[in-house]
Amino acid sequence: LLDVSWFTESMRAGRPVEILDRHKLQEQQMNEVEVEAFSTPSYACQRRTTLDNHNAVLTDALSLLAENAELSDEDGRGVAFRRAAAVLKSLPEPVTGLTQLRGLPCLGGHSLRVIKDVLENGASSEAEATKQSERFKALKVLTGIFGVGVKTAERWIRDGIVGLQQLQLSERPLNRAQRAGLRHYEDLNRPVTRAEAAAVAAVVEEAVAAVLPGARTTLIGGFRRGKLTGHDVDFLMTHPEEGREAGLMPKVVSWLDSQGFLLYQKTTRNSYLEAKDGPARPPSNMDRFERCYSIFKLPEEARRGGEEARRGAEEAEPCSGAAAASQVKGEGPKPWRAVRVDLVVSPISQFAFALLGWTGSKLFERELRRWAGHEKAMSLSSHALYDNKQSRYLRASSEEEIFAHLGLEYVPPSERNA
Ligand code: DCT
Ligand code: MG
Repeated sequence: LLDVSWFTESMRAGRPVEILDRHKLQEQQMNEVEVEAFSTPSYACQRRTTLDNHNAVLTDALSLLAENAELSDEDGRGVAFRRAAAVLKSLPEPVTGLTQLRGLPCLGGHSLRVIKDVLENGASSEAEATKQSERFKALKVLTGIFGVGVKTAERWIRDGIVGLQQLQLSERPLNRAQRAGLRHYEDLNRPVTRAEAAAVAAVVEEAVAAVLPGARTTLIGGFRRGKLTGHDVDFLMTHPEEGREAGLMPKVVSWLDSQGFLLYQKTTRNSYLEAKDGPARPPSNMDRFERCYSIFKLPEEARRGGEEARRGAEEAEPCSGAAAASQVKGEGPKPWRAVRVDLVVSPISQFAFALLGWTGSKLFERELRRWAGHEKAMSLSSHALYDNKQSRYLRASSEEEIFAHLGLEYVPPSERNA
């Protein structure tokens, strides 16, 4: 059926009307075909999301609003904006008009208003206003201190502390993490490069080889997904013989400390993910899962080594841990930078789950768990996969097997950048 509302409207407005010009109609239809609507599956773990984002202006605005929601204790809204941004990140081309978004999942009214604003005006007025707001700026600065969460930042803001100098002058009691965070504020808010990550990796590998020959170290987090920079460097350690990894963390930490590589460290038995993932917790080997939050002192020489190694520059060798350590004691104006490093140890039986769980992105992980629970009646954690229907754990020794258990097509790390 033909839509003739344009015809009756034109008649009423007294405009000249070309009555059902067949040629014109065809042209209209062809234009519509040109701006074809996108389509994509609704879970981020069903999609392939590379770092090649064709809609950065849109996703930056949505991510900023997500961040603001998270900093305001509105996690639901935060996730909604993150999901919307992730859908746009997965599109093969830039969005040029709202009609292309018809039928796409995860785009709620609020996100669509933001997208419309950006498409029409080049920027989102809400995102811009948020960026300028004193509260957002203060929350960013204060939570930018390692060891300071949203709750603490809010308490300080209520007391009129909105910046670093005020915090220092206020003489608030700070815990050990926060003191280290404040001391290394500038370094820790400067993105870590791939070269620096490579230099840290060389040091961690040396530490692991020194304390437990045969143990394996794997780069996880954003750098495993191919990101060029990160806010930290994440590593997963294991040993091919089950049980041999026990006690690895304290040994690695004390080696690193003795070589002068640690500005701060705190080892915990109950990590974030363990605490959360109740149903999938394998009760017996849980206590072996350890995490160390640390701040590395990365010598200048090691950083250059990492960079040159990466570029494949002539005669450049990545600095060995020992050489880097001696450099720590060197003189001159701060010949090192502070880098946040997270270390995780997993028994080999859980390695694939730990690898999948710690590679990210955060949204990809959240979506994997949502998929498992909602679509497959399974519980996925960084330790195990539990099938609620069969009432048993499903074993896996590779990420590919876990995707297969979940009935998902395998997505390599570089395509998990949702
Ligand atoms: N992770 C998660 N949920 C969280 C925190 C972390 O699933 N709430 C997982 C996914 C990523 C991995 O742990 C490492 O965390 P981050 O270092 O915070 O993330 P990243 O992707 O490495 O980001 P960045 O490049 O900023 O370090
Ligand atoms: Mg990281």
